[in-house]
Amino acid sequence: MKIQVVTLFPEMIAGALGFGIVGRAVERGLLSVGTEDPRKHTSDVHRTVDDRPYGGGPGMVLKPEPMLAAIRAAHERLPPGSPRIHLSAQGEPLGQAQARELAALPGFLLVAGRYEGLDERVVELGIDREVSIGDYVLSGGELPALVVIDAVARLLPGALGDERSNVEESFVAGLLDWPHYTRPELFEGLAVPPVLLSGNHADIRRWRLEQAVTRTYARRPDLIARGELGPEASRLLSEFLAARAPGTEDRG
Ligand code: 9D3
Repeated sequence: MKIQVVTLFPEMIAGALGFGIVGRAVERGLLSVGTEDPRKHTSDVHRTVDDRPYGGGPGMVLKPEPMLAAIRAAHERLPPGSPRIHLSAQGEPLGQAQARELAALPGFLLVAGRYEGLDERVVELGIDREVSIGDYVLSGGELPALVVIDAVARLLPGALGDERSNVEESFVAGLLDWPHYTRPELFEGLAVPPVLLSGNHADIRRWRLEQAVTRTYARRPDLIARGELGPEASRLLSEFLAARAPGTEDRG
């Protein structure tokens, strides 16, 4: 997988990629990440990359010439068919489905904006899709680019130490995680749930799935509404709902 990032702050990208799962994916040659600084594509003495918005108002807009030149230069280093993705608060929300889609590609280009963002003609000429990482205001596209890279890198075959982690993930697909505990058995007066000490792996598995289902129901009902629960999780949710409010469970 080859990723290029167009950014005015290349050190922000390079400096964040040396750690953990992403760092290992890079070390193992599963992933390479390069950057292109639009400032290299300026010709004036001040290396100007921004200018005032037509129509007036606060903030600055990224000048189109250096941005499009940087996009083209970085895109040429990628395999044919690599999409050019603009990180933008106006984009399609990033979810696990989008991460999976990107992880299946041979490469892609990420364009991180600053200030008020790109000149719209650069979007028209040099961008294939726009992706947002959520409904909050950030100062630029670099952290979103790193979020995309992290979500994609851990999906690359061989990126996770043990493949068990992905089996585990399908067990809880679409659910929040269950609670985790390690030693000591009693910590500041709080005990580990006895089932986890029982050695009964079927009971442990059922308890974890039940915890995941009930937490998801309480904290993220929107995830359950998406209808992506597996058969075992669906049954546990029905049992849980029946136990809280007998006679109100759905039929069929
Ligand atoms: C007129 C208001 N502008 C600033 C308050 C709008 C604005 C411009 C630039 C808001 C954010 C940004 C920078 N954000 C990103 O580049 C960005 C982003 C985000 O802010 N939230 C979620 N996902 C993303 S992806 C890129």
